[in-house]
Amino acid sequence: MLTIYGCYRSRATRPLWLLKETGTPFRHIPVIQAYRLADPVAADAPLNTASEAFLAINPQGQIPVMDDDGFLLTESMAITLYLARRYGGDLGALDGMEDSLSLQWALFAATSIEAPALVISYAYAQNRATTPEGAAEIAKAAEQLRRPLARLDGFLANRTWLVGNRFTATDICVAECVRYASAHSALMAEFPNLSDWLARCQARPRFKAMWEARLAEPA
Ligand SMILES: N[C@@H](CCC(=O)N[C@@H](CS)C(=O)NCC(=O)O)C(=O)O
Repeated sequence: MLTIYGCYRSRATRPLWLLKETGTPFRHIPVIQAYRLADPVAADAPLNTASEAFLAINPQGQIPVMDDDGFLLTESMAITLYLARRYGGDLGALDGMEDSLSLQWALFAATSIEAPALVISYAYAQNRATTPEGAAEIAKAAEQLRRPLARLDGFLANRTWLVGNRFTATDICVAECVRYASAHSALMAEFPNLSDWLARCQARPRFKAMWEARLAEPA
């Protein structure tokens, strides 16, 4: 039995989108972040990242976690790339070179894009984009992002997808990081190839299905 722990309003979007693409049956346990609850250890609290039952699965107390017949994996991108190789056919790497390129782009997104992009995402989501502090945070994050986003933009100038000339799990991993910056439309406009690629990723019916499931969850 394949199980994914983690609600849609989290980095679990990555494996959950991938599983919508593959159509693989799985059990979904929508563990939520403890910080979203007033009292995460209350007897009637929903299963969350501070629940004893979840800490027994991931002592770090973070989602997502995957359990594939007893094979436990954390790290959203590791899970997504694993699921693609195991259940995704050509959504996964088909040889060693593709595997290495997938890792390259996933690590690149996780280390060069995710953190500053999240700063932008939170500032907009919390309606702070026009406050002096929020605007300063956004400007700093945008500056940190320009070099990696320019690299992606250049790479995508004459390509449709990141690896193997087809949509793969790697596109999911990177798109779900770039999405965090997309509220900053002026920044995205500096990178038209990247913006077009993100739009292609998000035009996929399975992305839209994942997004609907996310919107259906309480904020
Ligand atoms: N690098 C990890 C980050 C996991 C992570 O930070 N998850 C967040 C939700 S998106 C979480 O569980 N936060 C709750 C907490 O840290 O207490 C991954 O990609 O899976």
